[in-house]
Amino acid sequence: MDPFAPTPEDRFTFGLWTVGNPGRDPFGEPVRPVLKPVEIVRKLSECGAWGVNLHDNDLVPFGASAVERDRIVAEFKATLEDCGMVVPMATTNLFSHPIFKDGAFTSNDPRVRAFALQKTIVAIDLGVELGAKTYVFWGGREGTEADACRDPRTAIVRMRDAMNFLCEYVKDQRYDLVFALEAKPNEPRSDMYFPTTGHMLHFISTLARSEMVGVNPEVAHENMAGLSFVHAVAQAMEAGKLFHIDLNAQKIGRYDQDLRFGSEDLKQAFLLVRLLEGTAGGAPYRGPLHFDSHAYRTEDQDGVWEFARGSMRTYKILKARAAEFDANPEVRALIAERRDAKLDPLLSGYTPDKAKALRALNLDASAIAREGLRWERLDQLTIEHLLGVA
Ligand code: GLT
Ligand code: MN
Ligand code: MN
Repeated sequence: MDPFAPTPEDRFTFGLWTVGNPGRDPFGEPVRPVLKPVEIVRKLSECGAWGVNLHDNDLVPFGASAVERDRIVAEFKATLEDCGMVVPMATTNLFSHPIFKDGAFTSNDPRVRAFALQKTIVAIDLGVELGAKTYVFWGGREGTEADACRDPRTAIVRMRDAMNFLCEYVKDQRYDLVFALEAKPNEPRSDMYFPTTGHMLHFISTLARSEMVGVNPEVAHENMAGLSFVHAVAQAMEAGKLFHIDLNAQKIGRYDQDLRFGSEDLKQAFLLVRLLEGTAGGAPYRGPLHFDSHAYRTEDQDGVWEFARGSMRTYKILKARAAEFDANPEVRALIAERRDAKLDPLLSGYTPDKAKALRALNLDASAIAREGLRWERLDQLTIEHLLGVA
């Protein structure tokens, strides 16, 4: 049996918009036909994915009648059942329609804000009907070019009002659903509000029902800001706020590339999988592993499924490498926590006596500074595990 073949236990998911991406970009037309959602579900299940995620309009076209909506949803549900596929996450498209050209929840126009809330409520109902447990918010158009158009603090207040309103809606309906907020620094807006996962984490702490709101960090988006994705994810995990994750790859300093997971910066990808899987001993992440990426524009339809299988395979290979790395005695010795019976108690839990004891300490800073830490060796071991020779 292939140890890297995906199974439902791996919890791998793809968005309808990811493998369904026909390869349109700002400079060129689509290069692949648009697939029907039910075709995508069938193919993804053949590839070994566990689930599929969607925006409201990935499934139900904007403006569809109630009859049409019910027909589409019934067919989709039947196909999911037939294939044993689930919909763990759903979201709202609040960026494609021109009404959202200057934002949705943060727009200056109350009619636009009302439309955004209305569209989201309807889309939440759809997501819950399909079984979603997580609802993602990516504020695609929440940002500016002409920044004088609103006080950025007003944008924050409006976003808070919207999130609080929608949290209450979910509670009122008794839905078993949590929210996951996804940050991005720019694109399609010149500057977007809440540009990083760290910004989102603080914003969440200001919400009325903050316990039901977490983050959905994306590799590409944190990289676009030039930041360590691993550190962002770690902060979210430490705060108990990693509700969902968007896996892909990205070269730093570029447009949002949404490349196949692991296809760029393999070391970061390795460290990310190590963190998520807890192979170093920390609590693992147990939510869906969502690939928010798409195949190169050079590909035909076969290339898209190759891309999907490759995404999952790379994750599982990295997981195996991370487990080997953390089981390696030399690695364990290098990163073993240093204990100091005298100093450790002084380092947390302030008391006046501890402050006094710290003042009285006689530490030889120069001698300590002369010690080499052997992180070069550790990093070489990281690379050798990654390359499969250790
Ligand atoms: C869009 C965006 C993604 C978001 C999706 C959810 S849509 O493709 O680029 O990062 O996760 O709205
Ligand atoms: Mn994303
Ligand atoms: Mn992206």
